Amino acid sequence: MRGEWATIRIGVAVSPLESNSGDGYIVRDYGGQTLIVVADGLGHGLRAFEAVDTLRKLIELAPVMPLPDLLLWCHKQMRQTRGAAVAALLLDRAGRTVTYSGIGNIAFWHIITRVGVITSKRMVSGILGYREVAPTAITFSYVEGDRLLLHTDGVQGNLRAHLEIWHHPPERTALDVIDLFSTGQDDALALVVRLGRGDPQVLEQVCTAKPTE
Ligand SMILES: [Mn+2]
Repeated sequence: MRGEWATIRIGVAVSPLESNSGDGYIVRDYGGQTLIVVADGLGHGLRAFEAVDTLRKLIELAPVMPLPDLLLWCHKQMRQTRGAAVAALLLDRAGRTVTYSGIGNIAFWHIITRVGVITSKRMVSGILGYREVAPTAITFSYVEGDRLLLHTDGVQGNLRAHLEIWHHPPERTALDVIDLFSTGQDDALALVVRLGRGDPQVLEQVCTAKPTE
């Protein structure tokens, strides 16, 4: 399809347990580089929301710096909050690379759609804003059309069991991930990226939480 990879297309589906979601995301574009952050405030409800909201404000005003430095800079200023699990990605369109860094339990997957390979990437343990953290950064290459998935721990299950969802537009895949895998016992957020050449475009959808079985 012509122009298929014209944009970095980002689909987000959020399923909050309460009126304020303790799971959140931030996308910032620097022209050629795109920063994507997903965060899960400890627990859920208002105080979890406040931790992620503090992080959002920090990321929005942060100067450009390497991802581990950015996370440490936020960490120091989040000590009065409950803390959050955080994953940060920096997409470089010219070099076709993804650099990632994270603290705590945010899952990160790279899906090479054309061959159906799904790789999980590990984050360093800890909680941003609490005790000591030691973020590191890892870089890998991508091909346009590959997908990335970030999700919080309100999503659990075998993502490799449903390969068909990776061929959908990212906003649809994000909804599929929530429908198939949200636990219904925590806030849940799935952010899917279809890698491309142009400026990022974000499509967000809020879903109602599943009733707990
Ligand atoms: Mn959670």
